[in-house]
Amino acid sequence: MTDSSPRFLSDYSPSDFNISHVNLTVTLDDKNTQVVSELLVTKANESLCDLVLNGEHVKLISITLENQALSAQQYEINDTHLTLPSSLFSKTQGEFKVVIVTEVNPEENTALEGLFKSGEAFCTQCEAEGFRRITYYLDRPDVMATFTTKVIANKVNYPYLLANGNKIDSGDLAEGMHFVTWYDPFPKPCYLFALVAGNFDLLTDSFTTSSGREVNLEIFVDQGNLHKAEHAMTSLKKSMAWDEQVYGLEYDLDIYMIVAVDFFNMGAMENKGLNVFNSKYVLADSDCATDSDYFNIEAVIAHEYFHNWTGNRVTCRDWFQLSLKEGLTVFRDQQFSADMHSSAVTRIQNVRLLRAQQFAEDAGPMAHPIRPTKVLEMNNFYTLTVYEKGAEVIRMLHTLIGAENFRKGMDLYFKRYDGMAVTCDDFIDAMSSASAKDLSQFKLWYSQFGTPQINVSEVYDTLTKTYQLTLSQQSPVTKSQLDPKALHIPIKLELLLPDSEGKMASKSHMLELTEQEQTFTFNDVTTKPITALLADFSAPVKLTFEQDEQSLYTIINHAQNSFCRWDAGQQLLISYIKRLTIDNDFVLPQALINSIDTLLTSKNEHAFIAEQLQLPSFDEVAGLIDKVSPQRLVEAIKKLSIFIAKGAQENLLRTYQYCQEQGRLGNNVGTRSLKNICLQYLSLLTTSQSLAQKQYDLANNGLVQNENMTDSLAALTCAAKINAESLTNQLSHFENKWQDTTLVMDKWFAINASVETETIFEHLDQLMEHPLFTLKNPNRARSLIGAFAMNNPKYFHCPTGRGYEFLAAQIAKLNTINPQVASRLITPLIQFKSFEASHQILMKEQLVKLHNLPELSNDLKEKLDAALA
Ligand code: TYR
Repeated sequence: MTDSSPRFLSDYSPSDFNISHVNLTVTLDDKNTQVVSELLVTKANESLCDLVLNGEHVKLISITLENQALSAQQYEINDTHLTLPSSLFSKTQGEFKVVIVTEVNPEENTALEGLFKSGEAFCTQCEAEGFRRITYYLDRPDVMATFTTKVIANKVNYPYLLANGNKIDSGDLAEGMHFVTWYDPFPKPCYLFALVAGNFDLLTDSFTTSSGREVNLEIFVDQGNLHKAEHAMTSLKKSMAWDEQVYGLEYDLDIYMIVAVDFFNMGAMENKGLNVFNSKYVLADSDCATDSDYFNIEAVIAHEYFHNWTGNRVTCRDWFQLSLKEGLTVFRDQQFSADMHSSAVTRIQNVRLLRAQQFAEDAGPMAHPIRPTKVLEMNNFYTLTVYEKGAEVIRMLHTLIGAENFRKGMDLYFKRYDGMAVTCDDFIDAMSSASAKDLSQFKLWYSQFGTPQINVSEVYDTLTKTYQLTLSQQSPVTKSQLDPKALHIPIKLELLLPDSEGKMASKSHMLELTEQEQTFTFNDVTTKPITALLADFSAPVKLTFEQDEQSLYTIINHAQNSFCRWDAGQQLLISYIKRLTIDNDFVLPQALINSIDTLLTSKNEHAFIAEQLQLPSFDEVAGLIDKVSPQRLVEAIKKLSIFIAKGAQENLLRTYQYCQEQGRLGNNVGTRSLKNICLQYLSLLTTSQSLAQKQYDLANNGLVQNENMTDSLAALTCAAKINAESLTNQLSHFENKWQDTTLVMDKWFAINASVETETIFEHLDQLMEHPLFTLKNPNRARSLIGAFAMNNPKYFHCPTGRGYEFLAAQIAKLNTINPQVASRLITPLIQFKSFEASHQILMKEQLVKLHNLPELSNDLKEKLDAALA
């Protein structure tokens, strides 16, 4: 049982008690793990208060206060709290000691919060509120303590016993047991606590910090996977060096450990000195991981490492402030990825994610500000809004005050708040002091929700040679946001004008939009310019600016800013898709093919061309059309793809073949993505359908030394999209080859779920019965159920409602197994508002069914209440 009433940001009050030190002794056992927790507690104020500790799913064995055992009459206990009444310490002065003994059952813990088993290993997950599933504690981020953790377990099964901080003691015990004791000198909230025990392979390395300290780096993986940890290790060292160079931030303990586990709800967790990772974000070799796996591993390793300062050294006062650490850390990992790779392509990928998914969240029933004000289940707020939009808010700040002031602001932030639990306002205040910029209006980004809509109009006066741009902004008006205020929005733009020789030249500007409506005047503009707005995507907004095709083509060809060039192309493609959804007879223009041909023969970076060729996704366009018919949208996107494939076939084929040769010569990620986007188009044509099969065979014939998973998977994805004849054979070949490799089998399940075939539902039922399928492993559950809902829009939105029914049925099962995973998977169902009425009815039907489930988890309840309100 958990608390079933919401909490509010406005109710925050500091803890009445502090805990200076925690002494934990954990004796591990599958069913009966014993936790002895010795707390050194002080009162935080003069008033007489009860000590109310959080605890869920734990069995209390005993409590002592100042070495006196308490009897059951002396305290109160229920499903969520243990209360020691104030009368017990009315006479205590200064520090007092509470010792609590509890028992937990890791084996039964399928929610994967607190202490659980991942395969043979024990591990923990405490963010946000998992520590209360290990022992009774003041489970809130502003209570910070140093920890000593003694881990005891069987030595043969669990040779490695890990916890936060530095190892201070170890030894053998009776009956084949042994122990290791760890001490973490940095006071931390309990959400950063971690403990791991298992039999791993260990990859070690070291890093010398800029001040000359030697740090041991250790990555623990399942046995047999040692070589797959190399890329993670390289990424870790790059991250450590980058944070020193860019932010002057050094690592602070003698050891940094990463453990990869197969059972994990999220991507990874930044526990102090002991990160626990979903193995998906650690393990890679060129046989079994794709180029994007490599990219993501590097990014997640960096993200968790960067948390050591932005999250751990300075943490959140309360969970409403989550974006303080997550938005900032995502911004930092985005900067890092942009530095390590193509910054243009990295930025485009950030924006694609935001537009396709965060904008949908903003428009759906769970819309919330990046600093939410009301929470029932905190796990529901690890959202694209808090993370990705949160990062966009930090980026806008960076744009407004400039890189140098931003760095000064970061320095000041650490100077003021190191070792403390603070708020988003504290962060902005540090930035404001360091840059001497008034950021009071900017703070509204933290309290208002929804994607602001910006309307743009322009006037050029030939006589005075002035160009005027009028921008107006509107955030969504809803019951809970009746009167949204004007936000402080940085608008970067380029004016494109022919120079004296008639060549297109561009001039960059940055505007600060602070009013509801504002006109900006540019003087001495020789002719009417073409304006490329929102360079680098300088703000997370939706733009309405009527620009004709000709202007968009000019931007595609001449803008300096690569984001603008890419975005103009996307706007064009979106406009075609929109037209196709309403007008069956719409004839797509030859100009589009010409520009694709130009693109394919240009000298641009391959990865960038690949991005330009990639059509906007179903989700992205769905968010831009009111009450869209999903079937029509699927068809429109397909029509456009086939039009491009036919029209540009020759150049697509030439590029494909060229890249195929180039790609095999070296490790050229961009070339591979260009090749595979060409393949996507080409495989839609009967004349070149066999290419995908050839590519799969080539990647698997053993001739290429490093078999390339990127190429195999791209080929299978294309085959699945057209339900190619060869698909069944290839899928079984793939299955035979990879059945023992968990992460690759996740990919296999995902491809299976995305096959565009009438028989998909029978197929899904079979897959659920597959010996390797289990709802208990989050990656596996997502790879089948999530992939179907996200990557197979045609059948997920099938007009009979069968797709919705399938999803709801799985969510109902997951409600009791793993509420967090259930709650994440429900997203596409609650975002029903963007679809036409007949689909809304079908989707809501499933939501109502779920709402009636007995023992509905808080996770699902919160979302269903919002969706059905
Ligand atoms: N703090 C983690 C991050 O790096 C996210 C996380 C949150 C992981 C909750 C697990 C979890 O249960 O973003």
